[in-house]
Amino acid sequence: MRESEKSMKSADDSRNGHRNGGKAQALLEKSIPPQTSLNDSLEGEVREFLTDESQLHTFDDLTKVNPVTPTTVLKCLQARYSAQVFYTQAGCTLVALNPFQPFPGLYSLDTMKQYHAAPQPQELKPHVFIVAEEAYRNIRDQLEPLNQSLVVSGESGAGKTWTSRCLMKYYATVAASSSALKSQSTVERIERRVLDSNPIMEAFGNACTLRNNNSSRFGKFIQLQLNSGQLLVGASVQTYLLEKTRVSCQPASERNFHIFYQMMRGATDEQRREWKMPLNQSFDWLPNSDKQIEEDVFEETVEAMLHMGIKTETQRHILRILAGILHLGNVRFSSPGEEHQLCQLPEDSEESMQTAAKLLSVPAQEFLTCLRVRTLKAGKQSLLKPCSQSECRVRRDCLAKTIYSQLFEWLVIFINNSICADKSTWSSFIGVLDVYGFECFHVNKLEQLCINYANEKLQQHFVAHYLKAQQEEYVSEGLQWSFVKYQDNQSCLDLLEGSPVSVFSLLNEESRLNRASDPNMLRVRLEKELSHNPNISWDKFSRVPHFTVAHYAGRVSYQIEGMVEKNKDPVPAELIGLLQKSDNPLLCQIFSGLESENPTTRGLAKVTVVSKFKNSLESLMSILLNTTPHYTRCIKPNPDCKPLTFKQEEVILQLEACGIVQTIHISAAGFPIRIPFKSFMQRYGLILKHLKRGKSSDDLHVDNNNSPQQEVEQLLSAVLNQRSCDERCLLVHCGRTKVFLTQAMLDVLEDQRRNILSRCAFSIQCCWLRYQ
Ligand code: AOV
Ligand code: MG
Repeated sequence: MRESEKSMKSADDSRNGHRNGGKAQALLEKSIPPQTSLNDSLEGEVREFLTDESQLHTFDDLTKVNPVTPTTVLKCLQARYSAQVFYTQAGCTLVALNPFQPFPGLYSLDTMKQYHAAPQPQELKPHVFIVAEEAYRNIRDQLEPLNQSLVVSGESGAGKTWTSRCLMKYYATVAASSSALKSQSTVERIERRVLDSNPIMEAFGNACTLRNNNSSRFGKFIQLQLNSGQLLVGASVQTYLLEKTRVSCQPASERNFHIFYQMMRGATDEQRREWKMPLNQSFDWLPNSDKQIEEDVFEETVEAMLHMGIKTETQRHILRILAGILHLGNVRFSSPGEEHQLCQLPEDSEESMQTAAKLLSVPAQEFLTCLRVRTLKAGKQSLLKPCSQSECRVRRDCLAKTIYSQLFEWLVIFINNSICADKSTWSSFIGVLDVYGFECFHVNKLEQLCINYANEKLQQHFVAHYLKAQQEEYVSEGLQWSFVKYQDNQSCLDLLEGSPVSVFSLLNEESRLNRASDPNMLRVRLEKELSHNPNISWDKFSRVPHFTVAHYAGRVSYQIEGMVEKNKDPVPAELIGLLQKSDNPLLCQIFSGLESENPTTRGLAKVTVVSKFKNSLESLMSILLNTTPHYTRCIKPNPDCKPLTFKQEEVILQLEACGIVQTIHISAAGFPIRIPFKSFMQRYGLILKHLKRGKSSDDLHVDNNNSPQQEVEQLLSAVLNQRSCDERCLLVHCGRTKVFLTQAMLDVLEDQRRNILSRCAFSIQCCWLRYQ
């Protein structure tokens, strides 16, 4: 077994456990009792105003399904998916189901034009182009806040990147003008460049995983810059936390970043000679090369780089560096006989090392020394110490990861320089956010902690926005209802990032100490300092140091082992020094500004992975807070990426993880059932008549000129007259056209109606017996 395969076996096991079948089943059973159809599960035959199951597919907006519950939402989405309708509105959110099959007409130029030209796009079928158009019109109409953000979320393979590309294409089409700008070529160039940033970033930042053949291994926020005439004049990209470990460590059955495979497949003979990459060459860091995917098109990446302005010569430097990384991966170390001896290289590794050094343009001997010898600083003195076999491997991997991540950052800066418009030329922007969704594996590490923290932040933003939107809807119906009772996810965020103590602060403290980390010590500190927070817990029987966080989307257990080291992310000074001396001008340039890890910079000033990520997220949140947000929730309808296949247990988990279920709970905390006045009186009018018979006419004054609203109010006050005013407000509310009810109130009304009907039936029976 190859080294990389071996090391990743356990990671694979951990990934395969992602889907929590038990939880899905529990959620399903909670929302849809087995063997029951939707209407059977509803009380009585209150169907006249509740949604007929056979009509569910016709509902363009999930919040209009009556009642709005996880059951109805799930059934509605399934019915629509079967009818090949992939977009559904959910209040202020768009739900996008992945068809896993191209439907070219759905995104054609004509469709874009149709949505763009529509006087009221909202009246057309739900589509991601409505979201795009709404944001665009908000800017045109100068609505505040002027800048817009389109937040696309969902789990791996749900369609976030696809959706983001659609949005970008939409603006590159509708916000392009051939007449308004002076130079046609500038217009074409900028739109094309903005779109070309996608294949470049995807080649370097995406990889084939178990979940998605084109999985983004970084987060991305792209700001499309519009001038005062709402034309696209430029863009800027911000990326978040590239999964750089993938360069040297690929989970079993997964692949490295696409670019390496593109090179392997698409290189010219000359390039193969230069990179020492014959067709039959095998690389430890290129597993699953036989798996070919759509994205493996080297020419497209090369062409996009050219459009972006990356010259052929610079591309040559980039590709040499990448080839150098691949050869570096084939360097193995054999264990030294004695501790003070150097690790040796097996014969074939010697050649790989020489080739890697040549391609990275660094002196081979110095290169080898950097991999095998550590420099220890004690005061002004330096001490050289041979590395153990595993230390050599760590240094080799660290070198590859550092080079790759720096190269990625350089590319992002280059792209920004190439597509970013001068600040004086643009007046507003539309931001498109495509970040990794909530993750829960069997083994979760620092990466998952960061990703899930990002999702908590976004969820908080979403809930605040959603509540506001719902409150506005209630206000328009004349309801006065406060959402103060609703609990948001603040306590989870306090746990992760709050002050003075939080998971992050303790992790950072531990990372800044100048000593080897001990997972148990961190665990003890977490327990001591944070056990007052209800969102953290520990499995008393687990022997692995860990902590469990109750996220809004579910509980996740994080393994502490290795977390501190990852958070420190140390890069040995010798390695940086070596790269700074490279004859490859690009390599030399990307490392020129990089500070090596100097023991004196340890301590408080040291920037950890978590603190950097927190800062970048905070600036993202402050941008989002000053924009008008639009949410698209992508849903992956089945785990195998099969076309047109809908698995309820998959979808229900995602509805929960992306907050739709929670959104429904928020609605349910309000009034999930809405009945127009007329239907309401038709069904429950008999209660009023019945009560009138038993009361004095003063108590129930009937005026035939009553408006429908007054009639309803009279009925309600008669039913509820024993209850306090506050309690009434919590159960039912009369809007301008409808009654808004809780399930509890519906049950009360149904009970009364049933009682009256059975009493009537009894009297009729008695009369009939007497008559006989
Ligand atoms: P992701 O971005 O959400 O996952 P993608 O956008 O890469 O997921 O979508 C996964 C795959 O689903 C794509 O490669 C397409 O084949 C297919 N797909 C998605 N949306 C559509 C659509 N609207 N129509 C047709 N096919 C679609 V990740 O980046 O893994 O979280 O990290
Ligand atoms: Mg993606």
